[in-house]
Amino acid sequence: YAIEQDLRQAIVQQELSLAFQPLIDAGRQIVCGAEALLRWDHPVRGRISPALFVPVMETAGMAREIGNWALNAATREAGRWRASGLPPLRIAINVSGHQLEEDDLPALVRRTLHHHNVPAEAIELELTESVATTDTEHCRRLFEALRATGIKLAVDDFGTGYSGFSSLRRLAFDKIKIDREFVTDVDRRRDSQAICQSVIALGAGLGIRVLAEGVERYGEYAWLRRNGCHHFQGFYFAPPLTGDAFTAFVRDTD
Ligand code: G
Ligand code: G
Ligand code: MN
Ligand code: NA
Repeated sequence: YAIEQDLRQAIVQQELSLAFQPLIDAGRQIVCGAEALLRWDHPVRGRISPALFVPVMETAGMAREIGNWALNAATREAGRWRASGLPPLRIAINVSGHQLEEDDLPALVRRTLHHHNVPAEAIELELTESVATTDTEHCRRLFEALRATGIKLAVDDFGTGYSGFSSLRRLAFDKIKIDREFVTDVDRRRDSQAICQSVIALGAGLGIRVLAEGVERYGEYAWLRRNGCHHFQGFYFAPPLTGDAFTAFVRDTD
């Protein structure tokens, strides 16, 4: 099956795009940014789920190329937002482990920011725990270089990987994203409540913002707010949107 070959063509043939899912700051009651999520519209098969093609891009050696495409496209969008008079918004971009293997990622980030005239604090890179725990010394130096560019760093899918605590201590993250697995039905499940309360306390203790992902119901949102979580993402607020729909959403909720 030719998904791999088709994916190689996807960049050239402009079949990839980004969707933007609003990030909510409930304390300030604003949309503070968006997570950029890859979308692939195949000419014959239609929209292909990232759950299907992201693993292919990782194993077939395309993670760097597509990841760099996403970094550029997301930063360009952030530049458009700034130019169109919207309040300051941050864009969160998923980064694959393969992109961390290249030594010049910090330089690429700097060039991309400069090219689109976007300040560093408007960008947040999302890394999964497992990515952030491989090859400690290289990883630590890379993080320092990324920090030096002024961008923000977030741990994605927190709680689903391993060595969460050691990577949090070693690498200076700005944000922890609690995985949807622990957010779903948190208002009804004692085990999820214990986990979310621990992560929220951990964030408070370390001075790191905590965001709950995959919030789908008011009950989940209300429980998390009551327990000290202030940043949210999920279908309860908004699904991933087109660029135009996202800017309209920001204007409507302003
Ligand atoms: O958008 P959902 O929209 O279905 O995304 C599914 C999975 O694909 C998630 O785990 C998400 O982190 C991953 N993903 C989406 N966009 C990107 C991207 O730009 N880079 C990488 N590495 N993963 C992405
Ligand atoms: O792995 P990562 O967190 O980067 O990817 C986010 C994924 O979660 C995307 O596939 C996105 O479409 C999906 N998503 C976002 N909000 C919700 C939600 O409220 N419920 C569910 N089931 N999925 C969500
Ligand atoms: Mn993510
Ligand atoms: Na996630």
